[in-house]
Amino acid sequence: MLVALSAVLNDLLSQVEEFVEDATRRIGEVSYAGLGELKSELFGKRSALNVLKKQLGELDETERKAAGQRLNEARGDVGEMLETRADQLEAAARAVRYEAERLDLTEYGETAALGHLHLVTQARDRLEDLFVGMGYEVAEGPEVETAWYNFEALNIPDWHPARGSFDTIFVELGGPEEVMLRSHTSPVQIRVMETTEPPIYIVAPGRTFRSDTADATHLPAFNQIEGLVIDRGITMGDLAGTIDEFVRGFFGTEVKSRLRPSYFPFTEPSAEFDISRPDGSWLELGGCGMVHPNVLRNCDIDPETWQGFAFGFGIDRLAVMRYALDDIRELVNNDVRFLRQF
Ligand code: FA5
Repeated sequence: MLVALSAVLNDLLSQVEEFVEDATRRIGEVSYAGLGELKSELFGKRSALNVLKKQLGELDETERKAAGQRLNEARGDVGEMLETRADQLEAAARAVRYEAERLDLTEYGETAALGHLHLVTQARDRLEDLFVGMGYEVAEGPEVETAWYNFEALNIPDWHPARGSFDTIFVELGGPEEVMLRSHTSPVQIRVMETTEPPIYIVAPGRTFRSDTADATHLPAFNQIEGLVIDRGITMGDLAGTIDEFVRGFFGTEVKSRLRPSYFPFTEPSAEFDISRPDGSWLELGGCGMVHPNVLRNCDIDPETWQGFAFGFGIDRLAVMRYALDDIRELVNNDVRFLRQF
């Protein structure tokens, strides 16, 4: 049986067809940049579709069902068309971007370009050279440490609040909080003092880890260089002179440095060491101080006979200063276009 359609329904259905036709044309013509706007025009609150939907209320129940169904189909079809077109446009835009950012990483032909050492490696090598030139030896220690080396022998017992300030990353080995990724290079001081008779003059560069969130001056995996001197009659003056010498050697005379009183459980007195930025502000580079007598005793060294100083600097921060970078994260983004400049 044929039922005559009401004029309202007829009108509504033809408007749906018009909408589909118009949408099809516009989707065919849209550019990548115009996608978002077209989407909201076709499906947003003020779209023709929404207006039509509101008109459904003027129909009786049977007609409303039929019209609603057609409206949904139209919406689905147009949606699919838009998605397909968006995929195509995105792929095309990506292809253009890839082409523009293309890097030739092949190394063949007569003019094969040699790479160079990473900035942090360059800074570390230079630091080693500087200190070896001053009579130091280079020492190493493991990156995974026990609580004894990372904390206890350094005069930081488990109740000590300073443990909290290291944001340590623990490893699931042994008892709770017994094994960790070293949070500084200071444990190498203990390893050297346990196995070497003084006098001791060492530097120990290496990777260190903390659950720090990466920002312009912090990385969760970074590098420090530890220094340790144990000899007879060593004073804070020797420490200050050594730091001065190192700053001049590493940066030249235009960079200033300063020591600020500070606290570390393993040195007494302790200081923090800053260097001047070109804009006149100061960047904290590391800590230092006279080795605490408890630390010497923990390593069977008699503090009545032997004294010494220690320091620990951030190598990544040294590299940031030396190469005038804005952000320490540039060092780990591994963008060859950036790294090639140095
Ligand atoms: C220490 O780690 C002490 N062990 C230093 C020390 C050694 C003091 C010997 C006395 C005697 P501190 O937590 O301040 O101290 O870190 C030393 C330096 O490491 C900082 O000044 C900074 O240059 C660098 N550093 C610390 N955390 C980060 C990080 N998340 N990213 C990059 N560099 C860091």
